[in-house]
Amino acid sequence: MLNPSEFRQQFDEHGFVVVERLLDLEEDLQPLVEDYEALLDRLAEEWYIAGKIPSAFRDLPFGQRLAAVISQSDEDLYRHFDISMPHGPIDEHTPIHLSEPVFNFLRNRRLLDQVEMLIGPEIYCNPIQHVRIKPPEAIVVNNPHQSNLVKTTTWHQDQGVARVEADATEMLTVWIAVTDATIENGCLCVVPGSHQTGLTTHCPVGDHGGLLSIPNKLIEENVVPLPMPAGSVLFMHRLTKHTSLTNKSDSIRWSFDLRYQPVGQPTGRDEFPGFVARSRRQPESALTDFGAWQALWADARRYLAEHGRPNRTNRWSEDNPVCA
Ligand SMILES: O=C(O)CCC(=O)C(=O)O
Ligand SMILES: [Fe+2]
Repeated sequence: MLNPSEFRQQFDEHGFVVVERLLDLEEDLQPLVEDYEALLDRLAEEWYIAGKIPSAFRDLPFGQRLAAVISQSDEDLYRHFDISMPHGPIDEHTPIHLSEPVFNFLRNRRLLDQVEMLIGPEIYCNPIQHVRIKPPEAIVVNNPHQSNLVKTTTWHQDQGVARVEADATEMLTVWIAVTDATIENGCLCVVPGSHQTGLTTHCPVGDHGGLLSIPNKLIEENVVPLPMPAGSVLFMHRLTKHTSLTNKSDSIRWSFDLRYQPVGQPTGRDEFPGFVARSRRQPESALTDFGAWQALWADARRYLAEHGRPNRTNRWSEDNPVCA
């Protein structure tokens, strides 16, 4: 493993660092695997009873069961899996997966120790956070719920998908491989050093203005795929250009992408709740109560259901000539 100064230096130079097998599969990831297995089981049973799927697919292993449920139902399964809310309208029933294993994972000591080396000990968990369990592309290619949580992710910089007010926020992306991420199953690709040349034009590509993508013609540089064994973690600068490959394998590609920043800076999605994950200065300000975290999201959802979403001030217009 890199020592703290090598870690920091590589991050500053390349705009990303992969720490192979940082997490323990049993201790850190297995609780999440079981949590999502239980969630899929609950949804499959519910939808089967409601006549939304022809079978509950009880005998299939997780990845195949997921693929079967996605391909056999009209429901947007990923809305129930994700740990954030959608870009579109929100009502009081908008699903979001707020489980105790997920909350514990956001506060995982091994993750936060590395994060601290890059942004210091006052660490805020930014609410731009997702789980992506991507089935083989062939299964989802015609799925009506087109989302990059399910399918290939197009080129972007994470600063581009947060609002302008967070441009100066030192937001750090932390991408965790739950299954091995390979070139075949759709690992991430980055442009090393691209964090040094500022924010590039993104074009709106759907999902209520929530999906933004850098046109391929603006990605002329050196593209590096990042295959990562399960338990490995990518730490990425908010300006590093990245994309994902297509899942051409016959099994799932599972990752989490979380974001952390110093306490007190705008998150770029302030309508959703973040929390203090670690603080040296004020240790008691760190959120450790799972119920309190759930309540923050419940309050945000109630508020947004009643008042609507703040206008998404998109800094790029579809009319931009490079978007044509
Ligand atoms: O996992 C993916 O496909 C995309 C992840 C991503 O864009 C991110 O972590 O910021
Ligand atoms: Fe991203």
